[in-house]
Amino acid sequence: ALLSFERKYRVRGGTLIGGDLFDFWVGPFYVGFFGVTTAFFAALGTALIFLGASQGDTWNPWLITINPPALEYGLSLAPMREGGIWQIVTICAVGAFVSWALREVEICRKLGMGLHVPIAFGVAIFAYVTLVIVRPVLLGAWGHGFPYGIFSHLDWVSNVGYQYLNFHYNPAHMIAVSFFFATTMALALHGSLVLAATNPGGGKPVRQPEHEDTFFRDFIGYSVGTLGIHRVGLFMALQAGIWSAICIVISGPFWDKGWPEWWDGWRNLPIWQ
Ligand code: BCL
Ligand code: UQ2
Repeated sequence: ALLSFERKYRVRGGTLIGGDLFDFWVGPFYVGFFGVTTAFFAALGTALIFLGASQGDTWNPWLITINPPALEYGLSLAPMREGGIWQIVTICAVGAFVSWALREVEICRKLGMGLHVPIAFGVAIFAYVTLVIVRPVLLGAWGHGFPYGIFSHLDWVSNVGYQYLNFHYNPAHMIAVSFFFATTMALALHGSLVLAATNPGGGKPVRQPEHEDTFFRDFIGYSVGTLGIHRVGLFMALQAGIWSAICIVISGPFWDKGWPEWWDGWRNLPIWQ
């Protein structure tokens, strides 16, 4: 059923492409031009993954893999059975992700909201594009992209990691990992604080934001505030994705030795002698 506020906010316009043509809803979902393109790319990409799987030697879901072309193909188009499927699946994936982001933009425009959600999703897309397009192009071969499969992508991460001896010594990887951990801590703080305020115990009235501020002022002398915590959270989450993209794009194109070695110069600066 249509919720009362849905009726109120189901307004015409705000589309980027297509005018009124795709400006309608199917059940609870807004369609739009980019809803159609998302469905198209997702369906084609999924069908190609099944085609690729049918040419492989297993239907074991853990082991099915769609591999990129061999390094010998460089940056050219490969035959379908030798990585061409991976190339088209990659185009479909980027097409679907970007369509999904633009559909978010249309919904934001309809509702007169900021574009924070599509921009945030854009950072995730940027990390994916860095893995399968930017870094392979910088290294000169699509074969540097990661394979689409459960164990095959784990093997890729492991192999690429050990290629640089110990990936934990990659400074950008350190920063990315620290942001991932800090983000989960911030969300745990925020989630527990809000639930603590709204669940004071049987019969007692729900607590207010002042209580939340006071808890942190008593505790650490500072409250970042109810709006501020969302700014901090979004910032840290986006940094996690941005530094992830940086840590992999510098591995190969800008540093091809072991990552532990990168620190030698810093450790041996004359000022420490
Ligand atoms: Mg490491 C990368 C953490 C150990 C080698 N590593 C990463 C980063 C992250 C991380 C910082 C992956 C996140 C990311 O890219 O997000 N590594 C991490 C941690 C440890 C660790 C915490 C640990 O030991 C505690 N890493 C190691 C060891 C090495 C190693 C030492 C292996 C031996 N690591 C590597 C390598 C890589 C990483 C190599 C990377 O390439 C990777 C990285 O930085 O990649 C950029 C970004 C998010 C995305 C890419 C997702 C994009 C999502 C898209 C846009 C949308 C998807 C939609 C979806 C399909 C829809 C589904 C619909 C369903 C129906 C619901
Ligand atoms: C806060 C606040 C919230 C919160 C949280 C804090 C009332 C409901 C979690 C506390 C957050 C701080 C001090 C910043 C943490 C920073 C990092 C880098 C982890 O003050 O306002 O609103 O949820």
